[in-house]
Amino acid sequence: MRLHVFPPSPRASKVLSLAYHLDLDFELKLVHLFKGENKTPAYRALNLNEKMPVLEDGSFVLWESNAILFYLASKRPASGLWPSGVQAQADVLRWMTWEAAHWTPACTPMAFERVVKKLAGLGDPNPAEVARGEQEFHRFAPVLDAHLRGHRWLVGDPLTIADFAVGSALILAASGQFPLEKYSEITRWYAGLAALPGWQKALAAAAS
Ligand SMILES: N[C@@H](CCC(=O)N[C@@H](CS)C(=O)NCC(=O)O)C(=O)O
Repeated sequence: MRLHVFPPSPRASKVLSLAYHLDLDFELKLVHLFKGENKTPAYRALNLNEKMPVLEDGSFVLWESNAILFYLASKRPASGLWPSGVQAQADVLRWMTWEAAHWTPACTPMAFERVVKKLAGLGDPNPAEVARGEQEFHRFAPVLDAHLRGHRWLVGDPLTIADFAVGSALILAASGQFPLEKYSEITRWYAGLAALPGWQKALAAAAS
């Protein structure tokens, strides 16, 4: 298998941390977004959206990070990361859909304005965009925080791919100064994820 990723990005970290957590055999192919490597003809042949991550498994090509999480978890069914019951599966899908539709879009303005712009040399943060991000964050973070009360992980006790999907947005929480002070359950839950060796390995790849 090959994972085409730009490791500093949360969506790259999402799939990398799971691949490391499951100890899967894969090749990491760097797609340097700041160098436009996602716009080359070879890359566009894999994903015409010009987005990463992309997974290749033989001739099978898969884009969309949450679909990739499902595919990776399916390589190790005994891990329970994709649960067996229909209601638990629907619950995992609920949180993964929420992540893509609401949570990541709420986190992105702070991450982009305070972290990505600096790394890419795109100038100073736009205060209006930061304020918009903070407002969206305070709209959705209480939902996650309230749900986590009394739950070790997002969907019951066993860790699932929903935790990888939702948690990945927080890899930039410190550098993006996400306003997490009020959300002690999110902080407690994310610390559990960040302690996983696979998560640490993905963070190390992001920093290198
Ligand atoms: N829904 C997609 C979003 C992927 C995405 O937006 N990737 C960004 C980095 S986080 C990207 O590749 N951006 C490059 C560009 O738009 O030029 C997924 O979850 O995989």
